[in-house]
Amino acid sequence: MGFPKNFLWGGATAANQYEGGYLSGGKEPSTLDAITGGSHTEPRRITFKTKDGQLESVTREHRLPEGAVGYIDPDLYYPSHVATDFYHHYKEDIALFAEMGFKCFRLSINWSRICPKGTDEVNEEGLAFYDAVFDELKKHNIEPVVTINHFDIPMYLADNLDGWSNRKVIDYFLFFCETIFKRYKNKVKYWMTFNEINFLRSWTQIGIHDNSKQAKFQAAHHLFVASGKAVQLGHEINPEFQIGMMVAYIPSYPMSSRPEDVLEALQFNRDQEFYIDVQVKGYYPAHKLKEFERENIVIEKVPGDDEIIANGTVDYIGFSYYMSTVSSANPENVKFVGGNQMPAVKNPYLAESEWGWAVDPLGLRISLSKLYDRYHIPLFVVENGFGAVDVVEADGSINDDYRIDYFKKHVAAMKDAIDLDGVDLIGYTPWGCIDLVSAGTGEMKKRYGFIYVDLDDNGHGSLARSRKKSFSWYQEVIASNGEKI
Ligand code: P53
Repeated sequence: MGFPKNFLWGGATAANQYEGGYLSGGKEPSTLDAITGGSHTEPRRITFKTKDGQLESVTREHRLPEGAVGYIDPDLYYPSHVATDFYHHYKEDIALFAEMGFKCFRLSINWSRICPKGTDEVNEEGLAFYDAVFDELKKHNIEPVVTINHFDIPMYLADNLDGWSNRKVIDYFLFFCETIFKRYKNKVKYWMTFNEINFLRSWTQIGIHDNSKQAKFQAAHHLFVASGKAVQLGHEINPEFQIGMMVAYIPSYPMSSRPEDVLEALQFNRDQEFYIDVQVKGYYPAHKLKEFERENIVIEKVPGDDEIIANGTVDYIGFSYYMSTVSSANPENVKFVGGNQMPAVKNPYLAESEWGWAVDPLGLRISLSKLYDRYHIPLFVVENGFGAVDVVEADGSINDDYRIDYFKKHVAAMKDAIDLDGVDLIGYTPWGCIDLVSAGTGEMKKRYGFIYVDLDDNGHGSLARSRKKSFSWYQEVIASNGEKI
């Protein structure tokens, strides 16, 4: 009963939100280095230069004019440039993770640190950085869990090739994969291809200028082919590799028992499951093909693509789980929830975070059970957590009981999914185990960590690390293998 003996307890981060050192050691900019901070009410902006040299900016929901290139304005603050500076603090941070008892640590590799332009030029200093990180983890018996690509793309590929709209980017990505698979062959076992592959935010994430549905799904197809090839290549390089996919899973409940609401929820859910279907079952589901047909969306394929997708299915499903949502067939009920630009209906049975994310531990059990019944492969909760404003008391302590409460209920829900539903769950890596920049809003104020980092929304602060109350709580959870929560 309870969590398996070798359960991977740990924490999760991503390069662009944590690493910093954005031009250090031979790294060149990625798209995310040209995105400003923001807030609840002020969306983050992409800064760029038009074809005629005009400096402009748009939010991530807008398209970039043709020929626009990313531009970093020296007078603006960009949170990714220093982030919470893992680049210079990795030894200290890994020691703190070890103190909590981490069995694993999820990080992403910054593509433009390894291949500065995203092309086939390799930066040895970048490779050496991750060697040092993996060696440090090894010293503490912490297993790295690597996201190959977390929301970023080298800016050169976005500027010159229009990112993932271009098939050539598949080859460049595969070159990047081959480089890191070979280099870290004996240091990394757990990989996942694309973070939250169902969130394809045009330019920042996939480097495309056009934000139409046609462009988005063409790019998604290229990501699927790239992922399928990467899985096959990884297994050839080291058959021991466990390579997963990663999806943001936000289950939706029908607002009522009205069949129209039930259908709405089914459609919302299968739009996310579509990405899992392709990467786990190895083919496009019928409903998506019909949707493309209806909306005149034509996916350009090359002979062999279907086989690559069919033969490159993943070893496990990694997913993020923060909240659930509600679907209603009546558009009047649909509101856009804070900080997250996602259409949602308020659930009267659930409390929300300050950013409007509905707290729903039972939804995690429901998700685990549904995903396991549907796909029958191991599951890994690679993100979960509570974004909140933390207060540092006069004595330096941070009493984040709200966070402990959130985690308690989610750990209990995972235990139920294992014990009562028979789910094969291999690990749990709470998001932002150390404070880092919010992806959605670009804030520091929205914190997730067990470890506090002294930095504010404008980049001021000493970057000093300190333990929150949740630090020792999580330490006990791990020490008792999830029994003492
Ligand atoms: P932030 C929205 C909804 C669910 C997951 O998000 C999301 C997002 C993105 O805004 O992203 C994942 O920082 C993502 C992480 C991100 C984390 O969730 O907006 O994989 O990069 O930081 C939390 O509060």
